[in-house]
Amino acid sequence: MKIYAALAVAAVSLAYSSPNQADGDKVYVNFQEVMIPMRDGVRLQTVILSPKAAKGALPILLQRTPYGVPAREDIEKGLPASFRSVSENYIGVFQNLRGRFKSEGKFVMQRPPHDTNDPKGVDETTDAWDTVEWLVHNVPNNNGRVGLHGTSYAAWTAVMASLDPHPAVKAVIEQASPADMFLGDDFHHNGAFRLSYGFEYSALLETTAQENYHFKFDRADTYEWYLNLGSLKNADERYFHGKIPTWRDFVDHPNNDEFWQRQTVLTYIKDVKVPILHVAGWWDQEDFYGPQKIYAAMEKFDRRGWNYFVAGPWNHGQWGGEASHLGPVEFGTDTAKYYRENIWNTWFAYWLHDQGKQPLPEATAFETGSNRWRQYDAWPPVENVHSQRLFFQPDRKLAFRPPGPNRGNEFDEYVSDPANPVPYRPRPVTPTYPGPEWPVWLVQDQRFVDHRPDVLSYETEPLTADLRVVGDIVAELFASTSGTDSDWIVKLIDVDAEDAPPDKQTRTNMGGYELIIADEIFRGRFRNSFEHPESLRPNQPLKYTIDLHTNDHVFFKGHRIMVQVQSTWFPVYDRNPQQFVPNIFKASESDYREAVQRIYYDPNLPSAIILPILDVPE
Ligand code: PG9
Repeated sequence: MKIYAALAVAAVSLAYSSPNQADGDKVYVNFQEVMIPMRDGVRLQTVILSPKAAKGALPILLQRTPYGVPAREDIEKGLPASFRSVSENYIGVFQNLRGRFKSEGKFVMQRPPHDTNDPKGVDETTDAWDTVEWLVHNVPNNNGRVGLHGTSYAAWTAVMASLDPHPAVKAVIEQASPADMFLGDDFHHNGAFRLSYGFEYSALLETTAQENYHFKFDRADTYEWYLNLGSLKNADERYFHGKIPTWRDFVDHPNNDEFWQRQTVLTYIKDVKVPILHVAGWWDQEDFYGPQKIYAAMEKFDRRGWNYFVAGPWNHGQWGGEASHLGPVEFGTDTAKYYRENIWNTWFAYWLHDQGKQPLPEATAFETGSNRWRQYDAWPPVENVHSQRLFFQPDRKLAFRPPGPNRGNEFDEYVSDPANPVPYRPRPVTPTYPGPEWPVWLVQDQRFVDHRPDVLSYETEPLTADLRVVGDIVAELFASTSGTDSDWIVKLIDVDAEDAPPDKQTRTNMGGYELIIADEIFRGRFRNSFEHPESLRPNQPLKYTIDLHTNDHVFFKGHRIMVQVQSTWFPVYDRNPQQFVPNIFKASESDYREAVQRIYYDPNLPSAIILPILDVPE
C-alpha cells in the first residue's frame, strides 16, 4: 500500500512536495469538499480541486481511494510547481470509498460486484458511475470528459469502474491494481499467505474508519514478534478478537473458494470498454502480478486496440516520485519523471484534451541492466524470443545443458525448520508501514541468506556474452519433502561482476551483489488445485511449475545467473506447518515440524528455470 498516494494529486504525491519551495513556485487551486449521493442514498466524501486560472472547460481526473482525501490546509498552502501541468489542466477529484473517513456506508475490502439480479445492488462500479454522473452535472467548467486513475487500491477501483464505465469516462490509468488476492497480489501468492502484509494491512484499514491505523508492535523486530505469535489462530485470540473482517475472511477461506473467485476482477473481464493503460513495477513488493494479469485478461477482448501495458524499474508507487535509483540499483535517469512526462501526461492529454497523437505502442518496458526504454508490439513479446532451460547441476551449478548421466548424486538436501524460518529481509524486520525498508526489500543483496543451510544457491559461470531476457520466466522444480505439505520459494538473481564499481549515490559495494530479478512462492498443497488442497506424498519427487512472471532484463557478460531455493520466507509469508492440516489458520503449535527437502537435478528430474531469451544482439 502506498499510503501517501492517498494524497496524490494526479500521478504525483503531496508527500513529495518540498517544504522549502518558494511561494512563487507554487500552484494554487480552489478546494471544495462535497458529499456525493450514491443510488442507495449513501453519500461519499469527495474533494474537488479546480485550477484558479482555468482558461476554458477542463476534463476531470477522478481517484477513488480508501486512504483519505487531501485536507484543505494542505491544499491551501499551494501545490509544488512540479504539479503544474496536471493541476492547471485538470479538475482533480478525490473520493473516499464507503465507510472510510467521512464517507457513509460500510467499508468492504475489495467489495465484489453486486448480484446482477439485484436492481438495488451497489459496488465500486456503480459508485464510480454515480460519482461521474454527479461530477459532470455539478462541477462548473468541466468539459464532460473524465479520466480515472490511481495506484493499487485506487487502481483497482479504476479497473472496477472500467467494467461498466459511465459514458463520460474516456480513459483509465491503473498503476499496480491487484488482480487476484489468492494467487498473486497482496494477501496470498499461489495460496501462501502473506502474513505480515495481511495482518498489518487488515488492521490498518479495519481498526477504525477515521484513520489509517498502524498496529502497535511491542518488539522492534517483527520477525521475532511474528515468530512469538506462533500459530495463526493466536492472531484473533490475542489481538483481533474477531473484530477485523478481513482477518476473519482469511481464516474462513484458506482455499481458492467462491469467496476469492467472486472477488477477483479477472472473473468479470469480458470486454475493454474504455482505453486503459496498465502500469507495473519490476520490483513492486505488493501488486506486481495484478497489472500483468489484468492486461493479459483484457487483451483477449481488445477489439478496438484500447489495452496497453507499461512496466518500469519501480517499487510500489515509485512512478509517482523519483526513480533514478531503487536502493543501490541505478537506472541512469529519473525513470518516474520519464513515465509521467512521456506516458502519463501524453496519454491523458490525448484522450481527455484531444492533444497530440495516441502516444503508446502496445507495450513499453524499461529493460533493467542496460537501463533503456524498449517498445514492443505484444506483451510478452514473441518476435525473436525463444525459451531456453537453464538446468540445475551438481555442485550447485547452473548450465544451459541438461544434467549429465546420473552420478548417484542427483539431489541436494536441506532441513526446513518452521522454528527458524529464513528472514525475507535482514533483521530487524521493521513494520511494513511506514518503514523505509519495506519498499526496497526486493532489491536487497541476497548474500544475507545464501549461506544459510536451508537456502540452496545454484549459479552459472561468469557469462561470456550479454543475455537479454524478455517475457515470462518459469521455474520447473523437481522437489520432495519428508513432510506432507511444503512451500517452495524460487529466486532468479543477477550476480554482479566481482569487480563492479560501488554505486555512486548510495556508495554500496556492488561487487558480487545478488539482485533478485524474478521470484515467487508456491504452497505445495495446491499443486493440483487451488480449490481442493491435497497432502503431498512424503519423499516423493514432484514437479512444481512456478510462474515467476514477465520481465525485461539484461544479464551482462561477466555477471553470473543464480537461482536460490528455500522453503520459508518469513514473516512476509506465514510458515507452512510442513504437515498437511485442513486449514493452516487453525493449526496447532505441534503441527509445525521440521522437514527434509530435496531439490533434484537428475536427468529424469531436471529442475530448471525457463528463460525467454531475446535473440537480437546489442
Ligand atoms: N497494495 C495495497 C492494497 C490494494 C488493494 C487491496 C489491499 C491492499 C495498496 O497499496 O493500496
